[in-house]
Amino acid sequence: MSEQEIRVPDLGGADEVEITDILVKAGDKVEAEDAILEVESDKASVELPSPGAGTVKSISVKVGDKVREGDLVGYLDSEGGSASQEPPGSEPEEPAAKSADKEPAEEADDKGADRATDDKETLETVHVPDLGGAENVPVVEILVRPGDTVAVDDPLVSVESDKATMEIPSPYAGTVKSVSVKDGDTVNAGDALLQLSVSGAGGKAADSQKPAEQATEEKPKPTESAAAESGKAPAPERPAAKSSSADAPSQPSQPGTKVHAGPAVRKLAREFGVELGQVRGSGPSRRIVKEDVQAFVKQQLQEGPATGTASSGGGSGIPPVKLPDFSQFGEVERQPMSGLAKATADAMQRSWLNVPHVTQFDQADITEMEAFRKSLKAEAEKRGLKITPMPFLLKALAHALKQYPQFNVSLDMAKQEKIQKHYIHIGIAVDTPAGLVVPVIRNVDQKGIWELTQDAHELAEKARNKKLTREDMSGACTTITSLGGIGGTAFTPIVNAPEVAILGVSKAAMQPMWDGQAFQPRLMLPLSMSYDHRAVNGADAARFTTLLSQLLGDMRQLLL
Ligand code: CAO
Repeated sequence: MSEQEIRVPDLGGADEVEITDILVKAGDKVEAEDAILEVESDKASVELPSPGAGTVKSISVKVGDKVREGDLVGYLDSEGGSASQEPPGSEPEEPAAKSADKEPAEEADDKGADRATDDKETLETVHVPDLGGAENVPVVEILVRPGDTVAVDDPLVSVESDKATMEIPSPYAGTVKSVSVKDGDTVNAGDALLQLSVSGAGGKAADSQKPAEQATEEKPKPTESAAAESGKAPAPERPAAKSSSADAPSQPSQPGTKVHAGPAVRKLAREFGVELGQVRGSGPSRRIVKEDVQAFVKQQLQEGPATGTASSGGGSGIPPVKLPDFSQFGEVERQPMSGLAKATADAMQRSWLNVPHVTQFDQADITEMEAFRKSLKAEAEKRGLKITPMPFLLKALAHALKQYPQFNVSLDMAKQEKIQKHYIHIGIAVDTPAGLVVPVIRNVDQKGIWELTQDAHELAEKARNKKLTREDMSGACTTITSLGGIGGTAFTPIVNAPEVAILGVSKAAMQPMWDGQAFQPRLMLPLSMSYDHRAVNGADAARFTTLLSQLLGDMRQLLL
């Protein structure tokens, strides 16, 4: 056993790099090419390989240290017979891509490839390299075809053992002549994979022709593309030090954590625009395989950008609200939502997300109106009706809509058009045991208080008995939602899009109002009108509620 220095190899043009991870510790056994350190330049994240097989004796650097090519980073008790290591002070060993400069004489001794012709153009047989002891490993993907030109270290064939997926890299630059295996074949170390036509010093690189394990740990930074853009070959990726961590349950990687995936998977993810950090890895050590990327894309197409965890909401590009496991806090029970509840939830969310809402608050002095309403109670009873503030609200709202037609529109944003309505149908939100429904009273402007009372009564009854038809609930220009019979002083109703306004009414209450000389007890009705700010501007909204308040304060104005 001899002591070997571990030095920083050629950094692919990078001057000084920062150590971002130390993957081994003193006492660890490593194979030649196992990753020792991870370093990061401004262009790429790269793992530095062990110069040989042996036991790590010491590591003399720490995370955050800056190192340059040739710097000493540790010592290895070498088992001998592994990759060559120059004596201290000499040129540091270069990573695999650079060892393409090996002399042909050296190459002839290499295992894993046979050179078989003349000096100008040689036919090289590429063999399956050492598979870390794995036998009868299935070929899962042929990555090249006859006629393809490959560079040193380009992946040729993907094989998958029960532990990892590996891409077998090309030891030469050349042209694929023939491929001797097919998908599904099983192979062993030493089996012929394909033949390459290599011209002149075609560049033997991978001295041990060791496959690149896809479980390579990398930061999810665009190392490959960054290097490609720089026009310089990055130091090649190396197999990672064997992971000591036990396989954990598959979960999407969190942003900023490392992603385990090989070059082919990263390429696929780039093609689909998939952020690998969001993909669950199903392979060993949560390694992401192609199927994981495909499943992620399928899920995105079906569900939108949900995370696959239990969620509430989402869609429209907004992140969903994640649901915890509530049973950890106490007893819970899941119940399916009714069709009405789902439809209401959808309509509310659509409107909330699409409509820029503003709510204008006001209050109307309904002291006189209330006195008038009470005076009609006996007559209402005779008619078999109950008279509430609702028909007066309907009448006043219809009148205001005529005065301000900009509230009686819908927007067609796709065509950039405003649809002006020349009818006045008003919806009333009705609270039923099954949920919220909004039947519509037609031609409100053409009806008197008794007819409106009758219509509202009938529709509310139909609503509570689940007898409303689709027609009963369609065609509203705007909606009244009254919580006046319940309580509250104000609220912010959601516009029932494609309508552009909704009038919320809260409970009227006696208030001391200043008449210029003294406080007078007046019955004040709170109004909360939400509107679509794309269709209605704030000044008009204030004018509108002011008019409403005046109309409700003095119903005689409706006659003018
Ligand atoms: N201030 C004070 N009292 C009011 C009032 C107000 N703004 N509005 C109604 N009242 C009184 C009524 O006069 C009646 O009292 P009397 O019996 O003494 O006359 C009592 O409250 C109950 O009225 P009501 O609610 O049954 O009748 P209505 O015509 O005002 O409303 C309806 C009918 C269908 C709109 C109502 O029953 C209803 O369902 N409201 C809930 C709507 C809703 O859920 N909106 C929320 C939608 S967003 O989630």
